[in-house]
Amino acid sequence: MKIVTVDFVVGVANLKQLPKDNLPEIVFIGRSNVGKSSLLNKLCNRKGLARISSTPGKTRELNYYLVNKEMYFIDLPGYGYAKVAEQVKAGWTSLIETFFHDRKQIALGVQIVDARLGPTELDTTMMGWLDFYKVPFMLVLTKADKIPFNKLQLQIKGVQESLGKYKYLSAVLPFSAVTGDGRFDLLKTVESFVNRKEISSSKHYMPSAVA
Ligand SMILES: Nc1nc2c(ncn2[C@@H]2O[C@H](COP(=O)(O)OP(=O)(O)OP(=O)(O)O)[C@@H](O)[C@H]2O)c(=O)[nH]1
Ligand SMILES: [Mg+2]
Repeated sequence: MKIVTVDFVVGVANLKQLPKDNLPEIVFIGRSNVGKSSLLNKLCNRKGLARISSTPGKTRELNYYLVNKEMYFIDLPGYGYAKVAEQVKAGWTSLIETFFHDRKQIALGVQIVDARLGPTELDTTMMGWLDFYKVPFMLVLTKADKIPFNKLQLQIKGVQESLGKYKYLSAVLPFSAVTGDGRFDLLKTVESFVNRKEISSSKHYMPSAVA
């Protein structure tokens, strides 16, 4: 897949603001500061697209980017930032759970974890939700530039073995927003899930005379 156009559309704080069209959505999920915005920027080859910061908790809304005028990439607010008030955390939980429950156009969840750490407890909780809401997802081990190649291979293998219980998990891929490693494979996976979504929704809308 080649990314030709990317346009920021809306920052959603309330689910009533979600786009009303039915375009397939790719949702980028992960704890605060894991590198979601950096990954999005690298994937789209646009440096200043999503805001990156050394202060965790910068992304507070669901940021919608229209890609090639045919799908959305969504930068979710990160979870697990200790300094966030309990009330804000509860608000985040209900927003995200309702989003995954209601949003039928999600084609793929991209669960992002730190390649050095593997999935944390909060990450596995998140993946449990994705499975529960039947959202197809993949796992990306980012900041792969921060560990030696052989350690990265061991980490991938370990993660693959430990995650067999998730029915909706399809692939584990390494990535680096610094070197761009993994970009091609990630785009390929995104494309295949978008195509799958389009095929299933066109089946759904097929006139009965043709079906
Ligand atoms: N070495 C390295 N650093 C990275 C990589 N990805 C992100 N970073 C750094 O990690 C920090 C956090 O990156 P962000 O992309 O802002 O993380 P985020 O997940 O969007 O954070 P929130 O919006 O706060 O949830 C920044 O200092 C980035 O420069 C990577 O692949 N390699
Ligand atoms: Mg961010």
